[in-house]
Amino acid sequence: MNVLVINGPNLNLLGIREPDLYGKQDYAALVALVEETCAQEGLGVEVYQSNHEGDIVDKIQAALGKFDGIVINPAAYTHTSVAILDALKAVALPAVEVHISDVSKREEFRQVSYARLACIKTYMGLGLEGYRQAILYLKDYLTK
Ligand code: CA2
Repeated sequence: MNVLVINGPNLNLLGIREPDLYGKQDYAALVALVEETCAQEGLGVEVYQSNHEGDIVDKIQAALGKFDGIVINPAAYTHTSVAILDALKAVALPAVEVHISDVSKREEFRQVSYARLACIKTYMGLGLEGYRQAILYLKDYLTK
């Protein structure tokens, strides 16, 4: 069983600024947590990050036939990208949305999530732990 973990724009800067919102751990720590979790659960994984909407759309399209499910934090594209929503709908792989911060308690413009419309579950406000929860949820979903 293979999982694709996608991170959107600026998440490569984790740990550099805004620790109150996104924590003190850096992007390498996020990748390590995801890889460790998947190894423990017997899952194959690829972790992908891009600052470019079209590259994320391409990656989602290319997931078909290679991955069984997707964990995605579209970052700012969460609130703007119909293209990412359409790509998730097009491949129709089970997808789980993750946000490090609790977007429900932030600005009005963060209250919209297009990606969520194609996701089976959302985790927010749990920090990097949200990725672990998302992987466990996806494994459980794929196993049943
Ligand atoms: O809480 C999340 O995970 C977000 O997806 C993070 C996005 C934000 O636009 C979403 O509304 C919620 C922003 C990621 C930017 O990450 C940074 C990390 C360190 C320093 C600056 C930005």
